[in-house]
Amino acid sequence: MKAETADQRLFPETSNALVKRFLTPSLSDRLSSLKTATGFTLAGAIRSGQQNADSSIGIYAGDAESYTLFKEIFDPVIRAYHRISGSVRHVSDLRHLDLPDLDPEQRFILSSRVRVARNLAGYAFTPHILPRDRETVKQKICNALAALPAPLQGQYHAMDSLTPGQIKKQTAADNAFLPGDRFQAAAGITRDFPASRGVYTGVDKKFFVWINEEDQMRIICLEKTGSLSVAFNRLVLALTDLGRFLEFASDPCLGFLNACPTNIGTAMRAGVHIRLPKLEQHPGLLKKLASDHSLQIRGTRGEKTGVTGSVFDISNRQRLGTGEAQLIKTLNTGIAAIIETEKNL
Ligand code: CIR
Repeated sequence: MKAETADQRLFPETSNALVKRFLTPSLSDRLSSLKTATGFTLAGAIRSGQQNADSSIGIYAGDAESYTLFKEIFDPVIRAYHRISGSVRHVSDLRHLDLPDLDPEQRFILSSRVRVARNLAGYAFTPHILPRDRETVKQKICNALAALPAPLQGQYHAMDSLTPGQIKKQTAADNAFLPGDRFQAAAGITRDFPASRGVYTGVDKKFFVWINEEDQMRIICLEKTGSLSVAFNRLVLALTDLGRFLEFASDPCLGFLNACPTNIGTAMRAGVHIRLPKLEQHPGLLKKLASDHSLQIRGTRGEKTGVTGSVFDISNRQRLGTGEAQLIKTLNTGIAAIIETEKNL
């Protein structure tokens, strides 16, 4: 029997999104009448993929239950993105690491960054959350942040009443973020922006929490050096402390649950901004190094952006099935190999 093909009725003809690959007509018929307890539907989940022909994934979760109720479509997307062939098994290993600075002479690495995404258990995710719940979530997060120990103390910067011009200015000062891209907009993530949005900025500007951006929390640690483990250890401290006050949405197999199925499991993206003028001239070699070391290469300003000044954003591709500490070690080895190659070119 011929395998059923993608549902051409639902997605643009040119789309190569993973959701299109797996959402067959019979599956979409089966799932289209379902609703989670918060009222989220398949139509809401795939809207971004339908409206953006260049989506690579094309589906978002509206709440934690989306991952189970719409499992038949989320599972193959998750397996394909995270390259999982056996059973899906979340592993977490938030232990302190002591790795050498990757670029002590500061010739290549501009900064190292480690971030995780989190949502609070019991609330819809950003594509589907009600304004009053978005506000409650913000308040709960702010209360937890106010109780952080000294090395993580900082200030919350509310974005609610800022004009677009002020937001731009505050974004440059690390106290705000811009409204999301068209992929997020189509998913409903940017509704009511900038209401209940804000950024908690650590006093030393090495610790940040973005509230109600693509996820309710983006917890970010930054170093202006090649010391990935210093950034990681600060993140471990923050997560341990925040976990005493907040319960995060999670699943025993899928790990931490967030709006985009690429951001589950550890939901950690660690990486460097690195200047590679020579490797920029050898894109095939850079691509091979990335693939050999399970790295993802993005443009200077992140996902779906171009490269300026030969600066790449290189991070771990895998987020599910391997613990955080091991992901950092693998990344460290990969970046070291890239620097070695750049030096030898
Ligand atoms: C897309 O489907 O292209 C967007 N919703 C963004 C996907 C998330 N990013 C990724 O591939 N790492």
